[in-house]
Amino acid sequence: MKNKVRMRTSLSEEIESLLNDQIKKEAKSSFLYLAMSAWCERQGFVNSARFFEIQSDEERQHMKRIFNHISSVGGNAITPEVVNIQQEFESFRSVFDIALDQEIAITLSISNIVDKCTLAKDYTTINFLNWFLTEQVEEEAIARRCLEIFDIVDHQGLGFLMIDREIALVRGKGSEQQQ
Ligand code: OFO
Repeated sequence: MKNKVRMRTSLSEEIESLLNDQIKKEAKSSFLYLAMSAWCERQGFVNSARFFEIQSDEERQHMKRIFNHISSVGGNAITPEVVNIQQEFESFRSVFDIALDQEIAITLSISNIVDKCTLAKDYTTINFLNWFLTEQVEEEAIARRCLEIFDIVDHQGLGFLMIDREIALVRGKGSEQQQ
């Protein structure tokens, strides 16, 4: 039975397990960004709320991408259990600080899997993960740009509104930096 027994596959159990851990991390990112979106909405930062909602959807897509890959190479993809998502944040800026830390942690996590794949000579999985490494360069750049906006704009009443307006433009600029 395909859903009970691991199929005969070139995917080692070690790499399968790392990929399943990554599914969980992407799911956690997705829920964290959704919580950030809700927090920003509550504070009246509607552009940032939308920014994190889109980010949350993207992380869910990443989770599914890995999930589908494991299944398509004959492994067992595991639906993750995600708990302890931070719901409250100290300040507007701290939300973006945490987002950048999250992106850096994800980059390091994927790099670690690539390291393990290199040792295992699993070039198929490396090829699959290259898309994620490219994606992380863009996502870190976007998160860093958001923090730069906080550094540039005065952090008070109207300043916060300007920051929120600028956040709406960052995604386009992050993509331009990649071209
Ligand atoms: Fe999954 O892309 Fe960033 O974290």
